[in-house]
Amino acid sequence: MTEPLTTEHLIARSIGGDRRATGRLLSLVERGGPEADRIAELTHAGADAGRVVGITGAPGSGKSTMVAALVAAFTDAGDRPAVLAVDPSSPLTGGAILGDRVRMAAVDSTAFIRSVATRGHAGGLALSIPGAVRVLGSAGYTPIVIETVGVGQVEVDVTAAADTTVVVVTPGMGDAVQANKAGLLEVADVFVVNKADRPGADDTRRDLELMLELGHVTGQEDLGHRPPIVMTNSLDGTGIEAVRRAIIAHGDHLRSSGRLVERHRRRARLELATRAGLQFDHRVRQALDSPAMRAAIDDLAAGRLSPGSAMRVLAPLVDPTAR
Ligand SMILES: Nc1nc2c(ncn2[C@@H]2O[C@H](COP(=O)(O)OP(=O)(O)O)[C@@H](O)[C@H]2O)c(=O)[nH]1
Ligand SMILES: [Mg+2]
Repeated sequence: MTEPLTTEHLIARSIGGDRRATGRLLSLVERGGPEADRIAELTHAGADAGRVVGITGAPGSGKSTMVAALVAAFTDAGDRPAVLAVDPSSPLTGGAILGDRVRMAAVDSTAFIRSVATRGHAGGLALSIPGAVRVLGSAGYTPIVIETVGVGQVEVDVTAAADTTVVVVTPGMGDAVQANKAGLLEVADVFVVNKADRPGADDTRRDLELMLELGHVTGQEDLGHRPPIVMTNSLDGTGIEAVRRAIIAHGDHLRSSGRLVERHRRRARLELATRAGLQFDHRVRQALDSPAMRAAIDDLAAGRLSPGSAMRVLAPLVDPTAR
């Protein structure tokens, strides 16, 4: 903490296995801005190095418990996994985040565990997750496991960042159906019925099989891969090795079929779209504050100007090449 470390130093240390350096890089990435850009430039070479696995499902389905067991399984198999735990709540509400972090930190000292706030900066996860994945990839971590709660935009952003998405459901009346309604089944490359020690696990598996069979899982554009269904008890580790193998098998399928490149292209597109959208947003706001626009806004408010005409004043201010 005595000398100020440059980004280059931090990256060199991170690649050399310094976990604190990796942690600081991740904080900088989360903050966004030019420093995050610089880090992205310097960690780009390692971007494709690791497998990226998204784990999603309803709160309480046992994702954190499963991730802990999975991380242990990958470590036993000789891998060096990292976990990004995404919590949709503010970092200031800390309780749940800290709880997860402490629980998972106990797993194994070779794994890297990190909680990610979803409200770090504008654009949130769609920008910070790819950046974090680059940092962890260049530091040699694989797989990079991202745990997220299955809700809304957070879900979409995390799924886009992952090569393989694991959807966790639990036994219970219509849980698989609920997951389907929430759009979770469409993004699944691997299904896990966790808490298989509980009654009704076989019914849940049958529900899933039926939905797959009937084509209710409409988003499965990848016809070369039928998502396997793995039963687990994350508390005693039953089925965890099968999940690990299913993840590896799916990754191998992506590589051999050329679909990995396709997913990476989709990811790159989303990252660019997010950045472009933010930049555009910023320019619109700036233009709206200009004197010319203030007058136009007054006229629009007073009914002297139509919205279309106001737009014709605004457009050239946002993009001088537009007319
Ligand atoms: N019976 C049983 N309980 C589990 C299993 N996996 C997790 N749990 C419990 O389910 C609760 C929620 O687990 P957690 O991992 O925090 O779920 P998350 O919100 O999806 O991350 C905890 O009390 C766990 O101990 C399992 O396989 N069987
Ligand atoms: Mg959790």
